[in-house]
Amino acid sequence: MKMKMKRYEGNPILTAKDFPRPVNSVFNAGAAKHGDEYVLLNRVEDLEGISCLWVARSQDGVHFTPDPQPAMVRATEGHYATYEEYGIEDPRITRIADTYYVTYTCYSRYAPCVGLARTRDFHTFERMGVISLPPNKDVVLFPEKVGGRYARLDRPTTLAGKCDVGGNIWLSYSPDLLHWGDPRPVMQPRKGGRWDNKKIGAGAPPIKTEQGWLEIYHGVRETGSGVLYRLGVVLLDLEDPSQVIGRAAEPILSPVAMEDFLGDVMNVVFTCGAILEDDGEVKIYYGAADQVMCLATVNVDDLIALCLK
Ligand code: BMA
Repeated sequence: MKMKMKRYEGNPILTAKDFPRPVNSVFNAGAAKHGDEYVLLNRVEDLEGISCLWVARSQDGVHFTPDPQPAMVRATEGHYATYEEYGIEDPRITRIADTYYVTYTCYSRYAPCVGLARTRDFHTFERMGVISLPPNKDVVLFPEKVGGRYARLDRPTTLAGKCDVGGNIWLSYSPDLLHWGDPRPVMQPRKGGRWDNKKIGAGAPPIKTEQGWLEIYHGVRETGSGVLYRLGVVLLDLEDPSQVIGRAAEPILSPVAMEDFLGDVMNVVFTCGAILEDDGEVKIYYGAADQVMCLATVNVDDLIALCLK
């Protein structure tokens, strides 16, 4: 079976011009369905280069309107200012029971680490804590407990050279979403000239399917003209997500459209959010060239088949 990934013909779905004040770029949004609404929590970079998180809403999952104000901006005083000095980035949204949890990158002089916030209504967001040491990013929470504990994927940055390869995806567990431990490696960049040979990181929060947890991740390859970011897919065991059931050999989305090149960082497609619809369609929201937000759709069975091929 050939996978049919369809890029929305009206891409990009959000650009800097759609926002009510001058901003540099909008990309790498977390995504959720909340009641009748689709919500994107966008990373919006201001003209100085500092990112905040900004909600845009939609009735159809395609046409989005940004709120008048950002939802979360970096803390400049108090406890969180230490971690968020250079901005907050790349949010992922996971619904657990009736609460939406947001994991996001806190950027500071100490290198990136991970913050956790929660919301019930996408109007008020409450910070809960910093949930990793630096350097770490690309944290996605599983939408339910696994074996009685909360679970997450993350990407601690290890140095390639001293060890085998850097930039691996790990699994860890928590009793309360704040304290994490029992870490296990899940997967590594693939060696050789492969598309994900430099580093990898979780993209959208894992999607539960009968065959396993479906994880859309990003893979990076070093090329003569810099880094090249693509999306891939992997199926993890439902009871022990550190076990890979199948990892697709080829990427599912690569920079090929004009908007994937025309931006601050060319050759980049990067996702923080996907939505599985009742009919099996997966809406993948992705940042293109660290500049604009785009949408692609694919059937969930196609992604599973690619993992198992
Ligand atoms: C990663 C993150 C992403 C970004 C990507 C490509 O390290 O910073 O936010 O989209 O690089 O520049």
